[in-house]
Amino acid sequence: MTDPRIFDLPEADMAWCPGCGDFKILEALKKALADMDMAPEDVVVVSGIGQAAKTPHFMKCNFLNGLHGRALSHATGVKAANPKLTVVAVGGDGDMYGEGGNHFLHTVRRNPDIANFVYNNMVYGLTKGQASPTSPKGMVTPVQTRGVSSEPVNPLALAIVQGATFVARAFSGDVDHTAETMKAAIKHRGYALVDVFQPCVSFNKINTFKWFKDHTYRLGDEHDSSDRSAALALAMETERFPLGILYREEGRPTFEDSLGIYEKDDTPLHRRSPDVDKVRETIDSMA
Ligand SMILES: Cc1ncc(C[n+]2csc(CCOP(=O)(O)OP(=O)(O)O)c2C)c(N)n1
Ligand code: SF4
Repeated sequence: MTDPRIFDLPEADMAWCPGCGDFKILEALKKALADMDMAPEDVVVVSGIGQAAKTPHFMKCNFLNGLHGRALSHATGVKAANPKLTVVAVGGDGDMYGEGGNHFLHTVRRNPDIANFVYNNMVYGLTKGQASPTSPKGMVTPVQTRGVSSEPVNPLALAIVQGATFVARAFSGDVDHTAETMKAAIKHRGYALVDVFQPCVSFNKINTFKWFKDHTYRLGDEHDSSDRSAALALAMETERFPLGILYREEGRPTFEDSLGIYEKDDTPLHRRSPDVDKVRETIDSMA
């Protein structure tokens, strides 16, 4: 088992507030990768914009920090270009389900072999606490001063209905369980969502560490994670939120499989030389 400190970046200028749940998720992510004996050079952490999306700035490994809400499309491209890499897409609930909501839906359908960890603090942390897609109805924020009027997005239910092959939830207050869930997501062949409850101690005074602790419970062995209807019923629970793997389906072809480019040759795409004549021929045939 590798030491998680191989992913430390000592010179990183930490921008998170003291006590933010993001620290625990970062710890869990490093632990998960180290437990799996991953080397920093084999890992790519991809993100968009937001507090959660700063995660790759604080880790020693490859990273890609792109546009707001575009982590999943970038991660899909990275994995397609080099399937030998372990690709992890991280970001907040705003970044992934709001600005990136369209990408979320279509990434689920494509089933690329990437792990997607969403730091769900139910607000926009970076821009000072406005409502996000997962803010509960009625929540008062600096912008929604009369309370949020829309129904919240249910990311787990949405992912299950849309055909996701791995859907889980974790709570950043429990680092070991979060790391275990992340490991299962990374090992899964296909798109794997882990929605991680993350207290924003500065701008969400409702969904605190204590609130998440009181409103969550761990799934027991009695849950059959191959049962899609049971998983959907669990995802619809809102009084107390289940933690653990709700749904897992093995054997579905990934996005990279569907491209067909690795059937006979496992050379990463970025190492291949294009056949210029064939490209020209294709372009000419479209004229
Ligand atoms: C296209 C675009 N829209 C809006 C913004 C402003 N903005 C920056 S981060 C952010 C939301 C971040 O919230 P979330 O993804 O939940 O992450 P958190 O900061 O809570 O970790 C917004 C709206 C932006 N940078 N770009
Ligand atoms: S504003 Fe909230 S989400 Fe952002 S670093 Fe501070 S506590 Fe964390």
